[in-house]
Amino acid sequence: MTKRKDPICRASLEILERIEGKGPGNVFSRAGQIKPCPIGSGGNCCRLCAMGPCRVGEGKGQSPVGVCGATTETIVARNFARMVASGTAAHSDHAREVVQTLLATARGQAPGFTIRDAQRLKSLALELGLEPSEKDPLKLAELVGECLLAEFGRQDGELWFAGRAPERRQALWRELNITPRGIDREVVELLHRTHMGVDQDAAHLTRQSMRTALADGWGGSMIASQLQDVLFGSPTPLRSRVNLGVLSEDRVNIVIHGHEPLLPEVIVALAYDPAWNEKAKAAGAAGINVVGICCTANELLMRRGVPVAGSFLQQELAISTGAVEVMVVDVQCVMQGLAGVAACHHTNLVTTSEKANIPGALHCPFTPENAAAQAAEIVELAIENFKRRGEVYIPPYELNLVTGFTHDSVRYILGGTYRGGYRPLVDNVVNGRIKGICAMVGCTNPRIRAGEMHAQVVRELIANDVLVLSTGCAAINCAKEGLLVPEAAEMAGPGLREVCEAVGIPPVLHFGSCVDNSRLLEAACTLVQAGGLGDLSELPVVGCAPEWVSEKAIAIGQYFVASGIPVGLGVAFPTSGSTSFTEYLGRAMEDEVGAGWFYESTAAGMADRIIGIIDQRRRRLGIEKGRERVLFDMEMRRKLDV
Ligand code: SF4
Ligand code: MSK
Repeated sequence: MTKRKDPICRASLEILERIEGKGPGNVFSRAGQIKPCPIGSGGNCCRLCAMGPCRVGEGKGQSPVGVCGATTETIVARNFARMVASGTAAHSDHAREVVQTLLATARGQAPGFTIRDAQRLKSLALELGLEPSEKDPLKLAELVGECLLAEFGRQDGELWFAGRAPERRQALWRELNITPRGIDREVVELLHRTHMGVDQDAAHLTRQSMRTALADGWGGSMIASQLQDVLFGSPTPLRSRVNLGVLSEDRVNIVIHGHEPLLPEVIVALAYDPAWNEKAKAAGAAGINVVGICCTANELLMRRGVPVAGSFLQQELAISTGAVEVMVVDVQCVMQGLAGVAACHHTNLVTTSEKANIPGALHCPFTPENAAAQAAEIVELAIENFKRRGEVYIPPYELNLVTGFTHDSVRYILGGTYRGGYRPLVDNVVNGRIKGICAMVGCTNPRIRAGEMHAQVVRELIANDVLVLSTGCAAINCAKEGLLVPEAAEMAGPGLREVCEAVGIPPVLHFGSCVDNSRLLEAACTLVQAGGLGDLSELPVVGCAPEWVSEKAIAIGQYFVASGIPVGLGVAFPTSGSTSFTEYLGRAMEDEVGAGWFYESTAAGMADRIIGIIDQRRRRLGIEKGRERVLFDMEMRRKLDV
């Protein structure tokens, strides 16, 4: 028997109970067995050279410096910076694949792909200063693709999309010398500067970590979102379903997991094709059911309405239902534990990225040129595998959700085709119906009661008229709690409720995948413009990642903060090993860039802090309203428990 922290999700709990003590274990049982290392979790372990590793710290009996003399502050700052570099690299390498796929499509080398949003392509071409009179979308796509591919190897100048930020923010970045030049350059420079014996000034190093993170938010992630819209269409609001109950008992289940929606889009097209469904019927199934996990789920959900089987923490549990014929994975957040779980069932685990092999999985590396054939091979494999199904148990839990919100679709929803704009949102923020906006992003973590912090923070925020925009696994968790439907407005405060009911939107808007956090930056810029403000740091907007897991969450947080939006983390703070550096990330960054980091271990603390920052920013704008704060007492908090 292992000690585990149970998630709040009933579907997950049912599977966990069924597999307790059997099979290779899972993320929850492993988290119960392995204690987090207290030195590593505070960032004060350095293993950058063979004179170490050095465990340093501020406590009694700890050495304050490493063998090379590096201080605890420097070591913690370096570790933090390396997380930013890794997170930025992950988002941006994803973006590179998207650009290359766009180029292959433009050159007629990618038979499974086409240009689905020619309008978006045209507006991008205009923005990039390209020849907008070019009528052939494929030719235009080639020009746009070449221009954006050059953003990766650029050595100087400024990234194109950094120019989307308000003028005042751009000027601040220039003054601090943190405007990103080239995406790859910033990552490489940060890795160099964190090598043993290079940058030894925590503040100076953090400037480069801001620059690198900005190359993610206003570079890699933004390029990925924009070009995925061009290739697969821009999302618009639609309904779908979430949780393990979306797996089918009588159809061939294909689960798509990871981050890059390139091959998955082609697989989905086949899964919806009547001819392929006939093939599945010939194999004894009722058809094909394709569902998602993690961020590929968010991508396919936003554009196609493909149901979501679960978040990051449900990947092994989905296979444990016995109902998954094939799980297709590419990059990021794919647990190595999957192979062991798949081996206990009939599931074929298929890896599709040249960059990511998993021992025990079938390897089928994606290229834009072979996507059509490869998708066919995978769907064929799934149909064939249906015959090998053993015992199946699918927990009967699924909920509706509304998705597809983007900076553009929100503009349309608020004002319609002809008067679309952010003015109604600005008016409602000014008149206090909407107190402010919280961007809830990031992962879900088995170190705490998974899902609980998301659900509790959101409920408290919306009860206090804070509109929530959510991405990644945080959004999936919110959906599983029934927070992504218009009816959830009943839980909102009177102001937010009125707005949601008038417009017909949920109080929590699903804004997509991890790279789609760049859409939140776009929306924030439009708010600045529509509100007649000068900078993002004036907005009553706060970000949080209460259940963060991944280094990508740190990169996202750092680009939010460097853009003027404060960010709170739950679970653990990665720099807690150095008081001075943690204070720097909070107060000194606030002085430098108008926003800082903060940590709150409880939902109540997180909600308080977010509302406090929003109130403070409202006061600065002179738009504070005297409405009573809804304070959650113990009784109300108990009701939040699920
Ligand atoms: Fe220790 Fe310095 Fe080497 Fe880090 S770089 S392991 S602190 S000697
Ligand atoms: S998938 S980065 S667990 S949100 Fe983007 Fe979820 Fe976090 Fe991976």
